[in-house]
Amino acid sequence: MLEYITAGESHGQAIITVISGFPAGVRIKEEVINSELKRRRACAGRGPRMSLEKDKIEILSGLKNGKTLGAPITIQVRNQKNTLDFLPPITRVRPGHIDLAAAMKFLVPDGRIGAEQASARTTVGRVIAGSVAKSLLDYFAIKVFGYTTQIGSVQADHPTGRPVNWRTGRQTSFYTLDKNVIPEWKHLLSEAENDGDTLGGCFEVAGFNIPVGLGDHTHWQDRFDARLSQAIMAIPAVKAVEIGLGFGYADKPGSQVMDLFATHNNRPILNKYGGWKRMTNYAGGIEGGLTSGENIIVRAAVKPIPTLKRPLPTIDLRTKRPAKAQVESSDICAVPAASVIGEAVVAFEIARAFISRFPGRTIAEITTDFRTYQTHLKKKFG
Ligand code: EPS
Repeated sequence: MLEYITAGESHGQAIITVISGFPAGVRIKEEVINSELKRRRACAGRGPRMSLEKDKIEILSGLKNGKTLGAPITIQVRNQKNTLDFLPPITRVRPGHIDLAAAMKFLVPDGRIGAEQASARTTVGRVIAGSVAKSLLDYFAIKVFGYTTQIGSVQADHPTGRPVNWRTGRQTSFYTLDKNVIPEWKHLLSEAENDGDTLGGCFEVAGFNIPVGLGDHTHWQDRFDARLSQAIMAIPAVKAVEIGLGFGYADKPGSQVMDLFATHNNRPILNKYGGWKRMTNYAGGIEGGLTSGENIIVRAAVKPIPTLKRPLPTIDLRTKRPAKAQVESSDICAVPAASVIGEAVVAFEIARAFISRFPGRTIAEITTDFRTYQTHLKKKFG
């Protein structure tokens, strides 16, 4: 089973990722992982910490000469700002932040440790895991892209469901497919910064060249949409997840929202890996907990960051009296960064489902198994 954990405090020594169940023989490029980390770090909306951090990986185990060994892979990123032992307690807890819930959970009058461990900093580890997963997906030309679709109340104009110009998403610091919206977003961000406020928004992740039948329809935990939703919802500040048409299904009759099969000369049209093409993709590439072969489309809403420069009213943990919330350094908007993290966790879930469908200790065995399945599929449904 492909899995990973991350460890580390936001201002501790390092963020560590341990990936287990990854096959042997996969080429991993250090510079590719570093460039993914740079995308997460150096985007619009981020605060001063991000110019300080280097986010360069050190591979501690599981690789030899750039190839995986089939053993746990450990990767570390050292924090430049590792001031954990010197940080003051957080007692004027920030409304909307983990501060109070964690303080109560651990019975300490201090929100600091919860805030450190739930910090967006830990998503360094998720981007690393996603990047390693992508190295596997590359063998099968499976691609995953995340992009920002909304900042505050302003939506980008983009082709939901079938993004065609996804490459442009990587070329701006907002990671949007609609360059025209950028001036308005920049304006919103500088307004929020001047007001000591923060902004939320939405991002979308699309997966391409997806084989049919990944996931499971018999075990609820392994339904592919359930796995995806958990992975996306676990990104800090995400408050809603939607697959394909999502909430848009609710108010329409069945006759309007089922994805009908496309035909050519009265025969089904095949996707790259033998799935039957649909005329629409309302289902976001997942039917009954299994991938359908259409593009995966998942969307998330991100709440505004609860650390405000103009602090909200709160209650002090020590005095139990009203106070102004503690002001900590933070970002103004985490949505573009979250689109990179979303891309990473979706890539990991695709790789996880792929390995569980085509298991093998080596990339060679996985490839053979995958090709055999393709042959059977073509024979019976092609
Ligand atoms: C964060 C606060 C900021 C962010 C941080 C998450 O850090 P600091 O308090 O050190 O200025 O920059 O995000 C990251 C460090 C990161 O790598 O994403 C918070 O309070 O969660």
